[in-house]
Amino acid sequence: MNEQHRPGVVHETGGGVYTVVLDNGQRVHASIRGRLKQQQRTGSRVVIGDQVQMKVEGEVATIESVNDRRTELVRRGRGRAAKILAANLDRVFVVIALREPRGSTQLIDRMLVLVEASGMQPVLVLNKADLKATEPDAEAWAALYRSVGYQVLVTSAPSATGISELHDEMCSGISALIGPSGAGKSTLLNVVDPGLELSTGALSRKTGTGRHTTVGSRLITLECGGLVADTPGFGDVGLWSVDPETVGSCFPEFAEMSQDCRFRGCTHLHEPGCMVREALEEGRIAASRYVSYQNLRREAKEQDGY
Ligand SMILES: Nc1nc2c(ncn2[C@@H]2O[C@H](COP(=O)(O)OP(=O)(O)O)[C@@H](O)[C@H]2O)c(=O)[nH]1
Ligand SMILES: [Mg+2]
Ligand SMILES: [Zn+2]
Repeated sequence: MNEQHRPGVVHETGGGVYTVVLDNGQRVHASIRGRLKQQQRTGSRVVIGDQVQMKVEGEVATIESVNDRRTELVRRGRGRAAKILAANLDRVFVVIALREPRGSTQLIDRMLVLVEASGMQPVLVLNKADLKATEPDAEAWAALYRSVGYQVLVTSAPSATGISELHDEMCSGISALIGPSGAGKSTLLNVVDPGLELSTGALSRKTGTGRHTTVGSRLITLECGGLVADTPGFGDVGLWSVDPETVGSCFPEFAEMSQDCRFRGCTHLHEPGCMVREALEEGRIAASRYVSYQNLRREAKEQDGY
C-alpha cells in the first residue's frame, strides 16, 4: 500500500481522535503512535495547533511525532497538573465586557497575567461598548492599558464597532479568544464571520453540551483563512493560577523599574528601596495595577504545590 509521510496541523482533539489538516489541504482523522501515547499519560499531550508529522496509509492516518512548539497556552491549576490548552498561537485576545457581566481591572489584570505567564502578548478587547455606562469608562480603561503597552480594541457586536480591526487581526495564523463566560467571545466571532453560526448567550452557557459546544477542542477556520482556537478550558479562567515568583514579570511596566530595586528578588511588597513602590507613589504605576499585583501574588502564594 502506498505510504505517505506528510506534515500537518492538529485541528481537533477529543475522545482519542485527532483531526489533522495535511499540508495538501486534506483533512484526516488520526490516532497517535504508541510511543506518543505513552507521553500523553505523562502530561505532554498533542493539542490543537500542534504541527505534526503524519504517516498516511490509505484510510489509516497516524501522528508519528510532534514538532517543537513556538508557543504554549498553559493553564496551571490549583494543585492540578499544568494543562496545555493550545500550541503555536500567534495572538491571544482577552475579551472583557464593559457591562453584563461587568468587567473590572482586577479581572482584566488576572487574564492578562495568565497570558503573559504563557510567554505571549495579549490584546485586550473591551466589548459591549454599546451598553452605555458612566462606570467603567471604556476610554479610561483603554488609555490605562495602552499606557502599559498593550494593544486595546473597543468593540460592540450590534453596532460592529471595532469589528474590522478584530477581523484583520485574526486573518493570519492562529488566534484565541479567552475571557469569562458571557463576555461575548462567540458573538464577536459570529460578527467577524457570519458563516460560523456559533451558539451564544444563556443557552450555550447553561447546557455546555449543546450542538456546537465541544467536549474536545478545535480550531475554527475563518473564511479569510485565519484559525481560531475554541476550547472549553477558556471559560473557567478563575481556576488558573500563576507561580508567585513570576507574577511580577507578568506586569510589563514593573519590569524596567524592578531592575533598580535595592534587593535582588524584591517582591515589591515591603522592601526598602523598591523602585516599583516609588513609581506607584509618584503615579507612574496605576494604583489598580498594583492592587492586582498584590492580590494575584497573595493568591499564587496560597495555592497548593508552590
Ligand atoms: N449589547 C451587547 N451584547 C452583546 C455584545 N456581545 C455579546 N453580547 C451578548 O452577550 C451574551 C453572551 O455572549 P456570548 O457570545 O455567548 O459570550 P461568550 O460566553 O463569551 O461566548 C449574548 O446574549 C450576546 O448577545 C455586545 O457587543 N453588545
Ligand atoms: Mg461562547
Ligand atoms: Zn521592588
